[in-house]
Amino acid sequence: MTTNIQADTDSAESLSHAETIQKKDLQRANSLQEKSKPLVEHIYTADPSAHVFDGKIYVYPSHDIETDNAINDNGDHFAMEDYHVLSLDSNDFSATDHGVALSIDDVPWASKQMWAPDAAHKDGTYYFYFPARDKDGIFRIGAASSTSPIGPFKAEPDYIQGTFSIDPAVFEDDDGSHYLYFGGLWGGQLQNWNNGQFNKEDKYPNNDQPALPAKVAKLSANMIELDEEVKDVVIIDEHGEPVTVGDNNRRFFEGPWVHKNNGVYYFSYSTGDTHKIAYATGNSPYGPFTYQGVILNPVLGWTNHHSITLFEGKWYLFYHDSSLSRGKTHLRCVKMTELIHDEDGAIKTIDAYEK
Ligand code: FUB
Repeated sequence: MTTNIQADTDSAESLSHAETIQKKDLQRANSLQEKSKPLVEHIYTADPSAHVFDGKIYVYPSHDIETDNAINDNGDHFAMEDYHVLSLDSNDFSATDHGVALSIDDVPWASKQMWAPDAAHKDGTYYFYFPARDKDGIFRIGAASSTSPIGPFKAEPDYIQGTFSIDPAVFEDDDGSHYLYFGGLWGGQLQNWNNGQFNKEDKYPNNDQPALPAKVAKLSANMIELDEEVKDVVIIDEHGEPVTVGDNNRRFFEGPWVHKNNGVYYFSYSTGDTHKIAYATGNSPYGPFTYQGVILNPVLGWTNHHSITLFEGKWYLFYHDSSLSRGKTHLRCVKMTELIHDEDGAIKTIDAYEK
């Protein structure tokens, strides 16, 4: 693939970015002291989207599996085939795995790679949103529904029209409107889209141009269609200028999430090849969002992916790392920790490991 980002490749051995990170991680995994334990250890889980439904925390993760696929920068090693839902005990946050909630065999339009999902609740129905490659190998976002937060979910026959790329995240605003955010670079194919058209060639603007943005659209009242054309989620710097392609410490890469604290919209995301969870703030669900800082420093594993939710007056960060597999980048485990907003609204940066 073509990328204009040169970070962390091991050119001497022609390793992919992912292999280069994994090589280091396999060496350092045993010496890291993790601050939080995996929520479950009997399966590999990743990309945790957490929500409080009916007073209980539910976590909607990806279900990582072993594969012989190459560990490359297209993400072929993320070969997931189904989803499980976890619920957390409200006292000690111990997790229960409710089994398979949706399998690729039950999604008529999908071919492979069930990546980071999310969920929402409206009028007694629970909606599940997930990316997968369609039969042409193009990532799309699907919807499924259930009368229970743990599923099983019944998939719609086709993907949500107008969606593409990966990592759906649904934010419910105070007025009951729901917004679908999505997007991801490299294997997530955001760079392959221009004016609603998919191009096989990766196309990135020059490094001094505005970064490729995440996307957002309001969901229709039925929760399974877009109510409008997708819009760009623009992240701006301290001068009000869009963060640029070359600013890979701050630009959006994948894993969008939105939460609202004291009337402020927080747009948080992974910076991808710089491996951070960063955030930006704004006064509308559409943005623009002004870059503020880092929520979570890099974790063990190439990917960093999170969600943020409020439970009984405290905010929690859900994230993953590769500690359970001792550094295998595609075999991850989901974790949680408290997240603190300072009095001025700034989020305190979290380290997943003891220094
Ligand atoms: O889990 C597969 C992909 O890895 C997700 O969609 C990305 O956000 C990254 O975590």
